[in-house]
Amino acid sequence: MKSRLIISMLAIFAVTFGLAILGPPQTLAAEITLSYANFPPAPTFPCVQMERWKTEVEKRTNGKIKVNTFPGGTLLDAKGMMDGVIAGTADIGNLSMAYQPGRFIVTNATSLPLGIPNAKVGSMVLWDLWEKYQPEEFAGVKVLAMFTTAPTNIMSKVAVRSLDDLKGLDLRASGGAAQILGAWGANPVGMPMPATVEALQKGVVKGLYSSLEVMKDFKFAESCKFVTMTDTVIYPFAVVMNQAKWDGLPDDVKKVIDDLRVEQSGWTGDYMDDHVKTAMEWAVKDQGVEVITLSPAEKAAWDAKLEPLTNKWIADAKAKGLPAEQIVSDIKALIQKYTK
Ligand code: DTR
Repeated sequence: MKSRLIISMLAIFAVTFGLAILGPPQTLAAEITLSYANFPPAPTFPCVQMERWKTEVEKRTNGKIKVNTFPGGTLLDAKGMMDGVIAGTADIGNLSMAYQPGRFIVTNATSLPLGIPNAKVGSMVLWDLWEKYQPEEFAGVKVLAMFTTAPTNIMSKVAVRSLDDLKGLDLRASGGAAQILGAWGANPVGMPMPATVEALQKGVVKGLYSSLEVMKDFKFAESCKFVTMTDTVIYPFAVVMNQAKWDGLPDDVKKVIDDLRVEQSGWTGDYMDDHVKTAMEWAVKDQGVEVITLSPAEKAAWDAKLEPLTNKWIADAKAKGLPAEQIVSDIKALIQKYTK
């Protein structure tokens, strides 16, 4: 009886003392929690890559890091992403550079009509370009990934088979893609991607100019029954982290995240390229979408309209003191390097 009492007293002592030293059991869970904001809805590619990053980081840090993801603009919206991360509203954010073309001049040069053939090549080109120039606009944040969409095509409620069909047509686009539409004579209407759903429903726009996976992810194939293939330009994206939050991370965690940067960028490019195929199969088979390919003569006329764009970008960027010709020739060389 007496020995039982001693044993239970010892047990109580051990638990109490153990707790005092080790702290409550939840310290065995994640030590650091990071918030990650995204602007479009969860099923879209920026959020798919976000979930993949979360899974990999949590796994590779053995649970030391927990990432809380906020899709659909619930923490920061499309245009407030960069400043929201700088201010620390979110620790990490995913942004589309096309929404602030004047802010991301160097990296937005990837959306000149220079012939990026797919999202994988685009993502690698963008990463290398950023790394070489380390442009000022990213100075206040830690860059965690850079990737691009697949090339952009016209999705519309009316068939677009010629420049005449395109004349004055209201189509949603942003940044470099909007300038291209303008050069073709369409009427580009700028707005972040999530706003396009309502704009199409209300008839504010007759279609959009984007990579084609959105036919499925936003169900645009239900109203846009025509796709005109132009494969002309990509949209560049960045994932950035609050600098102070980054600086405070332990070295082993920093290493995991650093080692993931190029891998994550390439993974996203591959995912996008695959997903465009799946989405278009669905659009054509299940939704009866017609895919329009321009005749060589028509395509030549479209291409000719784009020739002044790159020279104009060079003149403008030069006026801002940037090595504009070098940037363009670097992009061309990188496209060659990654296109095999
Ligand atoms: N249209 C471009 C890029 C883009 C392509 N797919 C998605 C999906 C979700 C958000 C954006 C995009 C853009 O609006 O940035």
